Amino acid sequence: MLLPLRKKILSLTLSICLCLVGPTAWADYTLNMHRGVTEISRGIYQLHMIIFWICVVVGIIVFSAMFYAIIWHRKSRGVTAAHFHENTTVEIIWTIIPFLILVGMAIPATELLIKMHDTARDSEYSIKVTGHQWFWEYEYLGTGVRFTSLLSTPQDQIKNRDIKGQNYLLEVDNHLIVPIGKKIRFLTTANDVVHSWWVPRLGIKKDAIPGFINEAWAIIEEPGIYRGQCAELCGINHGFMPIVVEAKTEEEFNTWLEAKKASPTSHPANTGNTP
Ligand SMILES: [Cu+2]
Repeated sequence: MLLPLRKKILSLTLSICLCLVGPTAWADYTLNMHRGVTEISRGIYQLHMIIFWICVVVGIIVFSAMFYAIIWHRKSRGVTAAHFHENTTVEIIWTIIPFLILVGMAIPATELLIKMHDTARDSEYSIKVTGHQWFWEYEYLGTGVRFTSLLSTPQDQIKNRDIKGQNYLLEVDNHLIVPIGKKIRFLTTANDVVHSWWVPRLGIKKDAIPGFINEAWAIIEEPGIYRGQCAELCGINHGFMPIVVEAKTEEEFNTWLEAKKASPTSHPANTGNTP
């Protein structure tokens, strides 16, 4: 009985310590969000942290007042309850304070949302992302380049006949190649059921809905490989349609695009990858 209680106290102490060590430590804490590699992803991270700390401060104030009242003003100590029903001053204060907190949260959130929806202005590349059961298809609009991107994790790893690789279920045959420093507009849709194109480090999570086009954008700042997954439960192999975005320098991207234009484009098969 004592042991689980000790464990709970230890876990609570660890959580409180993590709250107190500050934003720098949180950045390395693997349970927190990634800062990402785009202005939007950093904006999302900062908004998340602002609201998190507001919640922490509100929580500390409210729970401190509550426990202070419970412990020091309990009936067994002979304290009698104060009667301030219909106290206009108190009611105005406890209405105005939450209102101001909510407005304080809404202002940066609205600014960020407006920025996220500014997809078309100055965009240099448009990539149509189509979700299929269970793979992604990418089309670089205006270039004729179109290909599918299927899970490439070996079946032996999936069936536990081999040791699982570092990027287990997060690897594909054809990466989505994009240039850094350029505004790329992603147009998401789907061919069968609702999917969701989610790449955390780009700050993008957009539903891909049949018959609709949703938009997102990114200016990727660093070359690299950024992995994601379908984030909408879309059928039996929902967990087997990862996303791999590979950001290259503009020169490398142009070379790749020209080579791709010259090669025959692949077309999505009707049957998806079935692990
Ligand atoms: Cu899906």
